Order: sequence, then C-alpha cells, then structure tokens
Amino acid sequence: MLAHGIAPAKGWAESGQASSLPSLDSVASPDYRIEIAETEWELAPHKKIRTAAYNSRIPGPLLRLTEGKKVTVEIVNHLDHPEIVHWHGQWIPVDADGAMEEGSPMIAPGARTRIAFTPRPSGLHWYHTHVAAHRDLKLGVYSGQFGPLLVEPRTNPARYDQEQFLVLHDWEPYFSSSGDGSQVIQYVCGSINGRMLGHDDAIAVRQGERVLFHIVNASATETHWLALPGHQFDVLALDGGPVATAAKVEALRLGPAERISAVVTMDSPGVWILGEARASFRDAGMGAVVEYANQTGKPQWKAPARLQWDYRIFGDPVPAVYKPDVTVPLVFTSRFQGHGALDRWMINGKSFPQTDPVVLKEGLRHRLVFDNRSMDDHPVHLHRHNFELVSIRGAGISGVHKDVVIVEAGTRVEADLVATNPGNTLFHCHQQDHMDSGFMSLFVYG
Ligand SMILES: [Cu+2]
Repeated sequence: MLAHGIAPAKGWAESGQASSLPSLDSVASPDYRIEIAETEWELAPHKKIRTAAYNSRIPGPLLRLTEGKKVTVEIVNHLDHPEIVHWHGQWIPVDADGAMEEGSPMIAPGARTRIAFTPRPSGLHWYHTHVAAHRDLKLGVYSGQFGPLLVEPRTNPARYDQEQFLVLHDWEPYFSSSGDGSQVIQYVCGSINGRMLGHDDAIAVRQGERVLFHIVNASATETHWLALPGHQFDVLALDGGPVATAAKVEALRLGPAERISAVVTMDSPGVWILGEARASFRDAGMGAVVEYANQTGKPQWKAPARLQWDYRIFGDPVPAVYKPDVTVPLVFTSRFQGHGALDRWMINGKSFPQTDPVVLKEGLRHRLVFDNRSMDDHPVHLHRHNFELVSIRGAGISGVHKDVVIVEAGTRVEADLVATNPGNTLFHCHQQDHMDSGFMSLFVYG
C-alpha cells in the first residue's frame, strides 16, 4: 500500500484517467489530465482549508513518466483567473515549460489545453503553478497547486525495497513584520503529503528494509530541515540528478523547490517522527510517522545533533576544474520599500521586467556567478536546464548537477551552465515573494 494519498500511475482511474475523457475533436486521448479547481482539504480533523489544487487532492497525483517517452497532458482550468502549470526540472520546449515570462501560453478561466513533451532528464521533479501572487496569498505556490513528478530512467541502478514520496508544504500564509520593518511571510501550519503530523497513515517499514524517500519542498517560501531520529539519509540524488558521491547525513536541508532522493536503511526499530528538525515547524504539523512492524507506542522524536548542510560532500572527491567560455555575473540585492511593504529585489541592479536579458551562446559553457549581497538566503532556479556547481564560498566542487541552489546570505556560488536547450529560459529566486518582487531575469539564446 502506498501511504500518504499519493497514487501510483494506475491510480489515475480515481482522479480523472484520461481514457474517460470526452473526445476532443479527432485528437487521441491525452495520457494524463490535470483539473485545476478550488478544493476543500482536510489537513487534520480540526484544520480544513480551501485552496486551489490539482485533481482535488494535495499534493496533486504522482506522475510517473519514462525518460524519452513522449506524453500528452490535458490541463483544465476551473478557476476564475488564468493559470499555468510549470514542469520543474524538465528540459522541454518553451510552449510546454509553463512560464508566461518565457512565452508559454496561459490557460484562460474555464479553458482546457493540451501540452506534449518528452520527459528528460530522469529523476525526481515536480509540477506546480507559475502564477505570481504578489499580495494575494491564495495564489501561486501559496496554494495547493503542486504535485510530484518522477521520471524513470531507462535503467535504474538504485537498490531499495520500497519508495515513499514526501511533499512538504506550508499553509495559511500571512504577512508579518520582520525586525527591520519590512514584511515577510509566515504560516499557521505545515504538512507532509497534505496531512499534518499524526493525521496520515504511518509509513510502515520492516527492520532491514531500504526505503527510498523522494522528497520535494513545495513550500512557497520556507527552507526546511528533515530528520528521522536514529537513522541516516544516504543521499543519492539532488534535484533528480545522481550525485558524484552518495553521502550519509543526519538531516536534510531543502530550500523551496529543491528535491532530494535518499535511501534510509531501517535499522532502529520503533515508532518515529520523520519531521521538520525545528520544533516550531514540527509542532505546526510538518511531520509524518514511521512505524516498524510489531512496534507500537507514541511516535518518538529526538533532535539531530546539529543542522548543517554542505553541497560539497556530494561532489567529486577531487573537484574537476572547468574553463568557462563566458562568465555571467548575477548580483542579488534588495531595497527596503517602507514599513509594511515587501522588499524590492534586483538582479544586477534591476527588477524584472526591467532586468537585462542574459544572452546565452548555444554549446558554450557559461559560468553563472551568483553573488548574494543581501541578508537573505535565496533558492535560485533555472528553467529548462540544469547547472553544475563549481564553487561555494570560494571552495571548489564538481559532480553536483542541480536546477535550484541555495545561495546563502552574503555568499557567492558559481555554477556552470552548458547551453544546449535553445529558447527563452527563466531564471529566478524560487521564494514566491522574492520572484514576485522583481527577482527574475530572462536568459535568451543569441
Ligand atoms: Cu529569494
């Protein structure tokens, strides 16, 4: 049984299987259908919310696609505003990518559309709305419009006994004043797979089992730390990309939109909380229960010794040194806009849509220099491509390919982009309030 309300691909029967569709002209049935609609959702018996979601479930259905095998997806928008679905992590054409800033079409209220794409690369990705929210915290990724996407590789060397998908989200956002007077977003509660801690089926495991966890941070703005007391995560892939060195860690850090695939060997029998390592988030609901066979009792929590994260431990033991063809400086700054206002965000001194497009040359290696001169961490994301991390705070790294990287406050990260997917490409901070406030730029091929 798959816990947590995430159906395997065959579960589409319950959620709008494509074969039951009315025929759309003479076009063949799509492989999948996503219905976007307002939904009442029970995070816990005492906590019901209304939000826009995919196929009336949170998270949206697990899409399990095969690398290189073309799929068609029908998307129906039942909301009263235009929507768009972004295929995060996929190297696909602009018309399918789902970012209006690149030129992908939006879906009008009440309209349906079809997209087709050939999934690549393999690994754990996700799909989500790309609509701006600004001050309307019912829109964008503040809503329930997100779901996990697993692209199966043609051959899969990973060895495991069961797979579990964990999708993290924060709910009931509100504006709050930070110490310096500008506004920040906070949340009343959080969930894993759409349920608050203690309100979902436990993840049932047996001693000695290897469980492959596929984790997506679908929060609009929060970075999360996850731990399972008494266990370690053997990290195999970041943002779907296999890492050069599989390394074991006690706690996982995921910025908004980051994904981790990690195996846990179940070697510490008991009933445990797999949860946000920080009590404030765990108490607000971000956790799940892991229950060994023949074990009973109240789920136990024990804090990890420390929360630390270093992408470099997953890199090549001796970092490769690449020579870039082009260097692209990207300086991140913010401007205080007054008490009660969201800060304005800038890349190289300009806010989107005034930001200067970055012109990529096909086939060349571009060194992106993320220079964060602000006091916030930023999970920056590049559409339709990934990049290889080459330095973090001046220390070399190679062998870690990602499409989101957290650039910590006051630090610099460098990443190489080999430009091989022509077309408009959006680059932005994945923190919804930052991208809505100008932290975006278009990369174009020239
Ligand atoms: Cu940001």
